[in-house]
Amino acid sequence: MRIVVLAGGIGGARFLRGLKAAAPEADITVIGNTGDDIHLFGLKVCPDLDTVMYTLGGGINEEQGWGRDDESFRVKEELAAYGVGPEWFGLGDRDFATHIVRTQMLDAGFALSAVTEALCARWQPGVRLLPMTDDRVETHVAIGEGGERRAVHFQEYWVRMRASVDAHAVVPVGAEQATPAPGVLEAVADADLILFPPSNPVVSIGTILAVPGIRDAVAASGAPVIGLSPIVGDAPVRGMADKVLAAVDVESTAAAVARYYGAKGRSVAQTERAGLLDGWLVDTVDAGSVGEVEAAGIRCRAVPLMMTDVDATAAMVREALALAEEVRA
Ligand code: FO1
Repeated sequence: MRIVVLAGGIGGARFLRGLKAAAPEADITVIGNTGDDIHLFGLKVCPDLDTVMYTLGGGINEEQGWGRDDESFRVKEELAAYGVGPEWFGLGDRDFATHIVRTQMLDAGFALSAVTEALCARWQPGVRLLPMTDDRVETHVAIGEGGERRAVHFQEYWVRMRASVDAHAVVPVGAEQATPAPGVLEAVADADLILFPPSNPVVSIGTILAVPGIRDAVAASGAPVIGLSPIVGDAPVRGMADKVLAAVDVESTAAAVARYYGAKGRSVAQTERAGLLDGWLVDTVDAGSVGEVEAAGIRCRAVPLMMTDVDATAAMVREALALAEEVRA
């Protein structure tokens, strides 16, 4: 079975570990978000691609969900000693090697998709990891009131500011001029199943869908499109998804996120955007919203959605596979 997954960082990577466990025979293609990318110290850092690569390749810092395991920060300390910032973004020595190799290959003229393939040759994640685009896209967040209104890089908003101020808008800068990376549209067209893991619907999956062509390809797909809610009990399971959901006027509920993605074959309410979902999994605590989601034209089931370990995640994946078969029937 050919499965395509639109994935962000930590939530997406943990979901993929369960997917590999539940469907070991599947041919999995991951379309990774690159809107979180940041250029630091002359290097290109791709947090979401690296989190997927390290998590599935066995090099992740498990507690953090990002960066390398068994890390040291000598280079970061030396940079600070020179007064060279930013200090708020924790790049470890082992992680630096990834960014040096990536930047060296990009400077030699290789596309990000080719570079990602080369890095994965070492890590063997067991999936095909494609960046959503080879073009530069960087998400910025509009914050501040009145004359103080300004845009900050997503990583500054997320890491330095801990999303502590309201986001008025979230803008994937460069997305409109970007084209899907080689293989992305083909993978979506050939998919037997498309999954939206519990990644951030705005800054992760939303950013992938903002690359022209990708949303339409998913909407046109004859394969079931099944999503899993990142919101459980009106709160994000991790991260600060509610802050960026507010920026796009989506309330922090499992049903609201389903409506944000929309029902395949319909347009998203109050917008021209093509709806995407055939099915949506909510957590058992949100079982009361199943009717609301079904009324929006999306098949819905309430199942446990906490990815506490690989087995729990594999169970969620099996529920998604079952819902896909129900939709396909
Ligand atoms: N997240 C943090 O909260 N603090 C950090 O210092 C930090 C550093 C970092 C370095 C490399 C990398 O690949 C990811 C890093 N992250 C850090 C996580 C990153 O902000 C998130 O993984 C994504 O951008 C959001 O999904």
